[in-house]
Amino acid sequence: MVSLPFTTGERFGLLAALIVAAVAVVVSPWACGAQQLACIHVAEACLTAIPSFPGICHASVLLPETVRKEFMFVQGGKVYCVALGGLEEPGDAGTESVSIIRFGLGAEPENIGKIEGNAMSVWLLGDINKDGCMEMLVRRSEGHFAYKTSIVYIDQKDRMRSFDISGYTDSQGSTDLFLTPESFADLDGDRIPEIVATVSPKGFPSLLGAKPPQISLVFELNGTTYSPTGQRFAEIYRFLAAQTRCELASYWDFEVVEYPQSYVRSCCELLLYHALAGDADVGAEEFDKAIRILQDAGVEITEDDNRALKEFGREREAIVHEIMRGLLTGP
Ligand SMILES: [Ca+2]
Ligand SMILES: [Ca+2]
Repeated sequence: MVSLPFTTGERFGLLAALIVAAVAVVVSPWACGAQQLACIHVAEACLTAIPSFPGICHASVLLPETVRKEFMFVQGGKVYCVALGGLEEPGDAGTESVSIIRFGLGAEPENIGKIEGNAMSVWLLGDINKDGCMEMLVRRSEGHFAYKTSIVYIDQKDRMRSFDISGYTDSQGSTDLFLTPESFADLDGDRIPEIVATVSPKGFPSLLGAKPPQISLVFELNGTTYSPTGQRFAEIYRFLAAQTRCELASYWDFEVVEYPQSYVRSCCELLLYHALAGDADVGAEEFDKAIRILQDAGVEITEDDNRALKEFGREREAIVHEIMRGLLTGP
């Protein structure tokens, strides 16, 4: 009799290990297959039906005929597809739509919401306020270069929610900000992005025919709205003031003479950045210094320009205060 070089206990152990290995060999291809199927299914669910697995999903989704953009995201264990495309029959609300479709195992894809408009764009921002719901940025044209920008999300009960980022009137009379995903940046490291948007403050007097200043304003998330903010981000505004100061310092004399409007516009921006940082006095001082360089460079200043500059010098405190009030509270 040939005896195996194992004790009884070891033999049982070996047998158990063999059984586990055999089960694993049998089960793993099935498990991998199911997983792969789920992945493939999720990836293709928008485009094709999988009729041989009707229990999972057997219907194709009715997307607009011309899908320009689509992306998916997972939230609360459910898969959502967002599609932007042209409407087959343009309606009053516009010619395009952003549709949000929910997928679930064993359930028909369901249209959760739809936003219609013209010249639309949509981007996934991620969960910006860390409440478990993914935010998207939806922009649509309101005509005449005006855009309406909204943050859209699906809440825990699968309802589409949206809030507009508005309350703003720029020099073109648009009531909304033109935003892209790049406008969102976490400036204070709390993992909630702020918005840095370019705005043209109302009420700046026209000096030497310069265009109204355009500044970067920080908006912070405040509950469910983004509101413009001042001194909390003073360091950002000081940084922007420093950048503007460098820009002014880079002008050669002949450039100051040749492009006085751009130069004056930057002087106004410098003043406003300081004011936003809470250093209006420093701003006024630097503004005067920069304007003196303009005069020393020999820029021809008409009587009207001179009057406007003097008047601005006298009323500056009140004017800047009023502009800040408008900037930080909206119209
Ligand atoms: Ca969220
Ligand atoms: Ca932040």
